[in-house]
Parts: sequence; structure tokens; C-alpha cells
Amino acid sequence: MSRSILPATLATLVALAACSKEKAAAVDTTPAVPAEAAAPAAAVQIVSPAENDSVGPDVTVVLTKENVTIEKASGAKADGVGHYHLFLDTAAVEDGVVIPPNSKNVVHIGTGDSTYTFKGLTPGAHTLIAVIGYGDHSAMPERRDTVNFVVKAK
Ligand SMILES: [Cu+2]
Repeated sequence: MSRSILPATLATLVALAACSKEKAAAVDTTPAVPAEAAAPAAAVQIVSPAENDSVGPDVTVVLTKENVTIEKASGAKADGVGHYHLFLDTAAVEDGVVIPPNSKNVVHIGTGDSTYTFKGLTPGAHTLIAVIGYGDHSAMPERRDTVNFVVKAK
């Protein structure tokens, strides 16, 4: 008699164990571990002038950024660290390319400041592109910003 009961009891226990295991899995609401988060994208934004602003002839550009540290140009490339560059009425370099020296159309704000004033711009339409470059002045692969503005005729 006990011989027939024992296997039945074991079977029941195994079934119960399996059942409770499934149940535990079913109610497990622990969120899945997210895949390793990518580093947040660096970005630059032109705060001023605003798109289609009518300004000038002196135009102060105000910049801000996300997920990047702005500091004085060090000459060295370090991840996540750079300074602002402005391209006025000229195409900006591709990511990774060294930004040309300062000129009428290209500005390195190598001091680590977030503002720059263009003096005496000619009346008419202008296009400004802001790019962050590493300490070695190569363009960081970040999100750039472009603004179109108009310098008022005198
Ligand atoms: Cu630079």
C-alpha cells in the first residue's frame, strides 16, 4: 500500500514545485535590465540670435550645450570636452575635420566662453552654424545648430 502512495506523493510534489516555479516566473515584474545605455549625444544650440531675427550690425551670439563640457582650448583631444566654433555664411567642416583658423567667417571661441560678438556685419541675410570642436579643434560628432538671421539696413 505504501508503495503505491509514495510515487503518487512524489509526483504531486514535483507537480506543485513546477507549478509554483511557473507562477513565480509569471508574477515576476522586475524590469528587464536595459541594454547598456549609449552615451547621451552632445549637442550645441544657438540661443541668440533667434531664427529670422532682425539684428545688428553688431550681433552677439549666445550658445548653450548638452552633454559636453565646454572649456578653454587645450590643444588636446579629450572625450566630451571642447569649445564652441562659429561658421558665418560658410559651410561647416565635417565631423572629425580640424576647423580652420579664425577668419572673417570662422571663429574659435577658444576661451571657453559661450558668447561671441560679430562687429559690423553687412546688412542682409546671414547664416550661422555652431559646431563644438575638441581641444585640438577637430569637429566633435555632435548635434549642430544653424540659425538664419537678418542684419538690418541702416
Ligand atoms: Cu577651436
